[in-house]
Amino acid sequence: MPERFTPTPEDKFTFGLWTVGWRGNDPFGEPTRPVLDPVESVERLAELGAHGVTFHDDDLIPFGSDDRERARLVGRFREALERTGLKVPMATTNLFTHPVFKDGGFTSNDRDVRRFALRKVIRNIDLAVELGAQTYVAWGGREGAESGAAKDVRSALDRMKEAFDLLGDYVTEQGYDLRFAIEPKPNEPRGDILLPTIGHALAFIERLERPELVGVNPETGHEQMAGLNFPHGIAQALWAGKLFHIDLNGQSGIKYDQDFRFGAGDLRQAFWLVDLLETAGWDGSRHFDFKPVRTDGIDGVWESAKNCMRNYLILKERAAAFRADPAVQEALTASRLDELARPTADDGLKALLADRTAYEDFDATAAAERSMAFEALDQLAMDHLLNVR
Ligand code: XLS
Ligand code: MN
Ligand code: MN
Repeated sequence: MPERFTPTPEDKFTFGLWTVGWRGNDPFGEPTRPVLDPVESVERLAELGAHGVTFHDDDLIPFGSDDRERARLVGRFREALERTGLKVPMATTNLFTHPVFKDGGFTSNDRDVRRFALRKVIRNIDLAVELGAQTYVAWGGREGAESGAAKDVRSALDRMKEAFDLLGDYVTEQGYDLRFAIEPKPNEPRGDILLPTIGHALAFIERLERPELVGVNPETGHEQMAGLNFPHGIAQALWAGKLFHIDLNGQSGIKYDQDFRFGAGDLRQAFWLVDLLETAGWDGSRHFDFKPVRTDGIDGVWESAKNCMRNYLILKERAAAFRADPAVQEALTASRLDELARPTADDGLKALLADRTAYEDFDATAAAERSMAFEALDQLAMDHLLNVR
C-alpha cells in the first residue's frame, strides 16, 4: 500500500524549474549549489510524483542563446517531458534578471525596453502553447520604483494596460487557448512594485480590453509580506472567478520574500488555504514556487520538493477531518455560518422596510448578548490541525 502522503500526478502538483533549480545566490552570497539540468529536474520531479513543471523562458533557454541552441534545448526538454509524462500547464517570462530590465519590462521608462519586453513575452508564449500550457503568468518583478518622481504611476499603469491589451490581441489572433495570470507582490526586488496585492490586480484587470483573458496568480508569501491574510485573498479571487493559478510556499510574517517550502512559515494560514482550495473544488495546479534553503545541498532540494507535496496532502487530510467532524458541524451552526450563507433580505427591499422586527422592535441589546461562539470553533480547527482529536 502506498504511504498515504505520497503524491501522484492526479494531485496536480507542479514546480517551477527555477525553484528546485535555485542555486542559493542571494544579495549577500554566491551560489551554494551547482547548476541543475532542466532535464534532471523533470526526471526527479516525475519520480517524486509531480504532475508538471513550469518555466521562465530563460530557465530553459539562457538569455542570448542563438536559434540552434534554443532548438536543441527545447528538443531535449520536450523529449524528457514525453519520456516522463510530466506536463507544462504554465509558463512565464523573465523580465527581471538581465540588466536591461533594471527599470522593469512593460512599464520601463525606456520605450525600447518596453517593446523588447513585449517581443520576449510573445516569443515565449508561442513556445508555452507548443508545450501545452494554458496559463501564462506575468510577475511584474521590476515594474516599480524606489523614489517618487522616478515613476509616474498613472502613466505606468497605462503602459501596463497597453501591454496586457496587446498580449490579449496576440493570443486571440493566434487562436491560442491561453489565459494570463498576474502575480502580485508588494516589494522586492523594487522598493515598491505596481499591482502589489491581489486586490490591486483584480481592480486593474477590470480596466483591460479583454478582462476575461486575465486573472491572478497569487503567491502565499507575497500577500503575507504585506501582512495580509492569504486565504482571504484567495477566497476573493475565487469569488471573482479570477483565480487562474496559484503559487504555494511558506513565509513567516512581514519580511523579505522567504519562499520557504509549503507548510513552513504560517502553518495555520496554510491549513485554511488547503481547506479553502479543497472545499471550493479548485481543479487547477497546486504550483509550488519555493526556494530550497541555501544551507542545503542537492539532497535538501529534493527533500523540500517532496515535502511541499507531503505537507499539502497532510493538510488536506487534516482539513477533511475537520469538515467531517460532527462536533465541527454543530460548532459551525452555533457560530451561525449557515445564517451567513443566507441572503440578508431574500424577502426583498419592500419587506425589509416594512419589517418592524428588523428595526423599530429590534432588541440590539439582546442581539449583542448572543455569543458568536468562535473560540470553540477555532479550537476544534486547532485540534484537527494538530491531530489530537
Ligand atoms: C518572484 C516570483 C516569481 C514568479 C514568476 O518573487 O514569485 O518567481 O512566480 O516569475
Ligand atoms: Mn516569492
Ligand atoms: Mn511566484
